[in-house]
Amino acid sequence: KVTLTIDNIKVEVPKDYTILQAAKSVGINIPTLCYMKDVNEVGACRVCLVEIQGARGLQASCVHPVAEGMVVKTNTKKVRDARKATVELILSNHNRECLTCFRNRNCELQTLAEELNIGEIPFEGEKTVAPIDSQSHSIVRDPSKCILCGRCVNVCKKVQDIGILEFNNRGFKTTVGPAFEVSMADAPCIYCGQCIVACPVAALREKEDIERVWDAIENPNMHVVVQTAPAVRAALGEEFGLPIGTRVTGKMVAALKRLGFDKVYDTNFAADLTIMEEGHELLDRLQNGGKLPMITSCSPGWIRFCEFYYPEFLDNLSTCKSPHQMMGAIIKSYYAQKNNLDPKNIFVVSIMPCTSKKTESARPEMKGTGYRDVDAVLTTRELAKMIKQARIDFLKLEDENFDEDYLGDYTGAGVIFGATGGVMEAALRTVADVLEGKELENIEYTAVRGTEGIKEAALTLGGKTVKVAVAHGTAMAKKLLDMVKAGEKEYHFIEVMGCSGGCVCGGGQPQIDAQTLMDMDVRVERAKALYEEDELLTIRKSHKNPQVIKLYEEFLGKPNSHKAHELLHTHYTA
Ligand code: HC1
Ligand code: SF4
Repeated sequence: KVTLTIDNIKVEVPKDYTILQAAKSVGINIPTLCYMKDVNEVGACRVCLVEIQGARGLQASCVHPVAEGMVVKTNTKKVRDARKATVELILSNHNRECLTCFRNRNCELQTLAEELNIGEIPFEGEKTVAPIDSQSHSIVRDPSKCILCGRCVNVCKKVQDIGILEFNNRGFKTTVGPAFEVSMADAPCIYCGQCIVACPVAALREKEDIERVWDAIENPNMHVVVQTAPAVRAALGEEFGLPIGTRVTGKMVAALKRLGFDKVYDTNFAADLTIMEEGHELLDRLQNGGKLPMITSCSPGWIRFCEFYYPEFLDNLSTCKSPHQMMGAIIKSYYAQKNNLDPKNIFVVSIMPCTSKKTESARPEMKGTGYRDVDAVLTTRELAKMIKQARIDFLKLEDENFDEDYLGDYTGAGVIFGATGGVMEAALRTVADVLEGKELENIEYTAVRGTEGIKEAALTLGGKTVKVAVAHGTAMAKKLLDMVKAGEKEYHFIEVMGCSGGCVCGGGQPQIDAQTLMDMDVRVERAKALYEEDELLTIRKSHKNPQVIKLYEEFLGKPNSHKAHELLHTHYTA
């Protein structure tokens, strides 16, 4: 430990702390812009400058280590003037149309400009001119908003180990984007959207689909069904000022009904259905010598990663479509029949914590009935926008329940899909019962929970050892797959989620500013909301979902039947 003085306060911190961390520990929040904990600690933007007694010039506190006896001032005139000049310089080459900016009032640069009391920009710089790239289904890049902080570059490089984004050109002409400035649509990008949640400004965003959804709702001939992913309830409240990790399931349903959707269902129903299909696929591969390890296929970011970077594992992927795609296919077949509807007049909307699902839903093979399984995917952020557009007072909404007919039941196993390890745990709850030939009581597989990058467990089921592993964030997936490839590890079943933390921290979730990220692990807080809901439910195993059972009885036959394959499964190509 070392002791130093910051703004006349004595501070004792571990000796590997930076000044920024030390100050934070006593409630002094030094402003930052390029800094992002564990991702971008480069001291590039010079907003976090402080004065250190005896040192020459001002120092970037996010990279400067503490030292015994150090005396630091974070709020002198010199410091304030320097910060102000830095931000003014950034603003001089920035598209400052805040009023029409989609990050208006949710922008770290805007907040900083306000705090530093910046009025007129004293010098108008030359503006970087580069076109907006909106060619992909998932991600839009607007260079006029980019401040070259490097947060997206490093999240893609370090957390995902992909490296799509880089600094192109030099000096004033520097831009951030894919190499050779190709479109995101032409780069081997997995559309995980982690770059969007890392961006402090509006340089990266999802490709919005709100208008198409409003049009469908407005169309009297369209029956519009909406489904919500498990992770959305764990984060939507943040957009309305609720603490991170507040579960808002009932309010979310109430809001969706007010927006005018004809039916509101939970993707969890289809998560249970996925477990039926995927669980039996695993049992079949285990018992009949199929390709192992089997790897989960519900995260479309991960699927793209596998297609681009590890095609040798494509046969290991489960052939199951992801739950929301299954839900779409069932809505346009079984549900359509039940309600006497022509699938061409049904419009399915998925509210997802994910940007990659936009591209997934547009894949040509995702048409179980001949019609698109899912017609539009909106992120959690887009849903919040619609609620605000409709001027619904979200916080005052009374809780409402999902619609209950045909596709309304869901179990705890479905809910936990949204956190890393959740799909594995849900699958084990079903597979274990089958292999053991009885109903097991202990259903919490804590070894696969939590934020550890790679998690493993070996279980004895029906007298056999079943080895499983879980990875989240593609850097961890890469590490795991490399070990499997090298023969260092052997598993029967692997869960991979494209984003660190799983869907709760997907690229479509509300952005959390870098200062808040210093204080908490958002992955933990949001996951808690899901595990709580799991505990509250009386049915916690997918194969006990009454309406899923009925769906098989009345329509699909057995798991992995011909009909199930037609509607719920797919194949992958490199
Ligand atoms: Fe997910 Fe899934 S859990 S992929 O993380 O399998 O997006 O939440 O909806 O489809 O159910 C996301 C979440 C989500 C699917 C399910
Ligand atoms: Fe990288 Fe994911 Fe962003 Fe693509 S979407 S650039 S893979 S972080």
